[in-house]
Amino acid sequence: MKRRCIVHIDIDAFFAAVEELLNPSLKGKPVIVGGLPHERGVASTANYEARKYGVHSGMPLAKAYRLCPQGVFVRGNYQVYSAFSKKMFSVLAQYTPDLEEASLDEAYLDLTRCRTLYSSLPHTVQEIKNRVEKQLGIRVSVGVGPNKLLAKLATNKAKPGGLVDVQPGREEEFLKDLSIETLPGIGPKAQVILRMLNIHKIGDLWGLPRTTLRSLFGLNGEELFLQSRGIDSRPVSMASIPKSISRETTFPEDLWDRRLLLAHMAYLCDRLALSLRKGRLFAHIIEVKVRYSDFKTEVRRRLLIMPRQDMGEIFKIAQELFLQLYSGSRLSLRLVGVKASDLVRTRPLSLFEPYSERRERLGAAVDQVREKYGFGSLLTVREGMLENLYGFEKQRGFVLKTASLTK
Ligand code: TTP
Ligand code: MG
Repeated sequence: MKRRCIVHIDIDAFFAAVEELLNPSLKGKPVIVGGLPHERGVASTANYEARKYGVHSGMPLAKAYRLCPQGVFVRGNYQVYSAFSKKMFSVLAQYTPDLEEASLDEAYLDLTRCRTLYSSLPHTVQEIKNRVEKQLGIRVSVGVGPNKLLAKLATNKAKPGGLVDVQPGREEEFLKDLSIETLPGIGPKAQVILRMLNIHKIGDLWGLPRTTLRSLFGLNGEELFLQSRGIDSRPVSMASIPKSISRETTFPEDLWDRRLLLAHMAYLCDRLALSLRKGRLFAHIIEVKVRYSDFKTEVRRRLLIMPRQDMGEIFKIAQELFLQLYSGSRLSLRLVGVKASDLVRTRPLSLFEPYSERRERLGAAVDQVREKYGFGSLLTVREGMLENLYGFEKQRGFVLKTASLTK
């Protein structure tokens, strides 16, 4: 297969950089965006000066203030940031139609189809970086590689302000000494387990057989196996695909019974999988959301190198995420939800996992029956959890709240 040329671009300390640009007196000072020190809430971001004091995104403002009392705290203005974001994407769109808005300040460009237009790809990538920086007045980091995973890891290495190109044949050398937590598939729990096994760098992971990874981490182990070898076939996806599809329920009364909550998660996953099948979509990210009785909301997500559509697979992941979020808490839940994002139209062929035509046919048959007789006419029963759910739902008058498609 032809080597792809994927470019990843990410603005450095985005919100803080915009604040510095708008107010040059902030230059050189630690800047924390998200709110004032006495306010509730967390820092959206901190510039690199503030990061030296240990301040980072998601940190409560009070703690950020304790670590860095001399910092300049600003509330921030999302509309201004959004305008900067639009400007960046309009510059990038001039280079290729294969452009993906990964987040407000982050883009993937696939230059493979356009490569004949450009006499020198390295030169073009440098030009893209320079033009974005000139047009926006803020610094960006850029990574280049044969796929999205390597391009993004290259950007992380390039931060702040650099450009790293993972050359053909140099992939292993590039990955070998990177710390394991740089891989999107490694969460804090996996990190602890791997460190106990004396695995600290990506190269150390290569010694673990795929079966071992699978028995340690389940489906996620498969992802890790691929990620650690820099294998990633996710396409740079175009705009016409929805950004995410989610299903969530607010219960009429808060619930704490995990069996019941999981049964409900299974139901939501079933509905979500139906929408994915209808849209011929596969999800690279599965996210679970819980909202406690005190309105505190938590989400946990997993990135999947092999995108999923199947209800059983999605539920397995959602269940793991849910149990990580809701274990041993005495608070009850008022809402649970599941979201699929980073959606793609085609399932890339896997080297390791035979494509299950049977499963796909089963899905299609289930959909046909449901179309004719209603969703509740066929139930997907998992480990004895679902049997009573629909009856329970009717009894308590549960309302399924959303069927949201966000663009
Ligand atoms: P990031 O690209 O993750 O962070 P960053 O641009 O501030 O810093 P860098 O890329 O150099 O590491 O996120 C982009 C913006 O998104 C960030 O400036 C603020 C916002 N953001 C939040 O609002 N909440 C968050 O939890 C994160 C991570 C980012
Ligand atoms: Mg950024």
